[in-house]
Amino acid sequence: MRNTENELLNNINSNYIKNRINNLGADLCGIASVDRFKDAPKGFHPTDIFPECKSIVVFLKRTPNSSNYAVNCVPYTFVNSMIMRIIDKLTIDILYSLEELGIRCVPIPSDDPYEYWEPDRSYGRAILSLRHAGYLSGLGVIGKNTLLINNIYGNMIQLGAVLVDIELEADAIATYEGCLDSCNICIEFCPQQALNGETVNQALCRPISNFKHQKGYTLQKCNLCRVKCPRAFGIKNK
Ligand code: B12
Ligand code: SF4
Ligand code: SF4
Repeated sequence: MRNTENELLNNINSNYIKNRINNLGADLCGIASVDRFKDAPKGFHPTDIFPECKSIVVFLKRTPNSSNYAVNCVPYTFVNSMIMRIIDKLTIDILYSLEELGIRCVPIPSDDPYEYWEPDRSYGRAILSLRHAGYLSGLGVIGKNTLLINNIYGNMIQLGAVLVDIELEADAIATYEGCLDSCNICIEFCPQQALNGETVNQALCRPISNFKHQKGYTLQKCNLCRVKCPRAFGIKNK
């Protein structure tokens, strides 16, 4: 390795990386050490994707709330598909930025594609669960609707991550209260009864959360478990 690369690597710490990522456009960034993923299902651990992975850098962008005023599903579908592309673009920008520092990194797509698919129960699983990665990097807590709730931005967030081959100081895991024990709004409002407080029955949820239009595109006709949540827009701003 060249001297300049060595010098750069010696000066790199979590704050330096997070500042770079925030300057590229992330609203928040958190870091998890790889040992925190010990309970990940076999085949879905960060080292199953990148054996040299030492830290997981997770970032998010707030999803604009404006589409929620619409009673038609098209504005929400539009916002969601654009924010997905924005996070994926940010992921690529982060790769360029970290590569410049001599860091080896592997991107996680914010949604598609993934390989694992059980057709009989329409169950898909991403190569890495970003909700769990978000929790393990201190960016929020997982609610009964299965979504990550951040204290500032609520569940209206789009997550991204890159796996890196350097050890970085991990952020503290969030300790704020996500769901109130007595709240079951998401479970009660789900028109498909797809939620049980632990996971989502994908076969029930998919036909409306990813409705296949005759014309070939996908419409997000349901988001009730997300928007009806009293924590949808943050824990302070109920
Ligand atoms: C497949 C998928 C779906 C599926 C399944 C959703 C789900 N909750 O898992 C369907 C089509 C239903 C869906 C719908 C929606 N989705 Co979606 N989806 C994904 C995607 C691409 C993969 C998620 C996945 O693999 N699930 C399967 C596994 C992980 O879940 P599980 O079976 O419950 O997991 C169990 C075990 O396997 C284990 N486990 C799995 N991994 C790990 C890891 C560790 C460390 C541990 C300890 C345990 C563990 O824990 C679980 C409990 O036993 C992610 C992007 C990503 N890469 O994560 C976005 C993602 C979860 N979706 C997102 C969104 C926004 C939505 C919708 C709101 C869209 C809409 N229609 O408005 C709805 C919400 C419905 C809901 N309540 O979940 C966001 C969530 C943001 C947030 N605030 O959390 C994500 C993270 C996309 C993103 N980049 O931001 N989605
Ligand atoms: S997106 Fe709709 S169908 Fe899917 S779990 Fe949430 S409320 Fe239920
Ligand atoms: S609606 Fe209530 S139970 Fe469901 S995730 Fe939000 S706070 Fe938790």
